[in-house]
Amino acid sequence: MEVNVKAACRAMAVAVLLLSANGLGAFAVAASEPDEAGETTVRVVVDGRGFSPATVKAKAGLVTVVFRRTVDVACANEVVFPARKLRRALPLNQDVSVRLTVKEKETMSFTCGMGMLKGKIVAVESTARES
Ligand SMILES: [Cu+2]
Repeated sequence: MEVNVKAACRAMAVAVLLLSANGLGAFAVAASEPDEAGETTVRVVVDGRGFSPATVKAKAGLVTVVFRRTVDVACANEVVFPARKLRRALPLNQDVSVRLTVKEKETMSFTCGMGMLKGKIVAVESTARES
């Protein structure tokens, strides 16, 4: 079982790389504006292309990432934030919110349970504006 999950994970990571090479998927970037309370909420879908968007830009402070896995692949059934020692299960087609604080200019990585699919939150300065 463990071996099958690893193989699935690897196959998916390779597929994501191939899609990236074609200029599709994994390199999409999303920027979100914080609400009145200064908190940013972003949605990340976990599908056959990996995390989408793979890069989330948010203002430093409280960030809630709402993950939703839409593909039935064991590889993608967990999300891990190594820097926060945080691991969450991602049940199929359910929203899973992860709320954390990101410091200014911090880049916080997140991965699938085996560290093959990758994404990140890039904290921009609190005064920075996306054009
Ligand atoms: Cu994986």
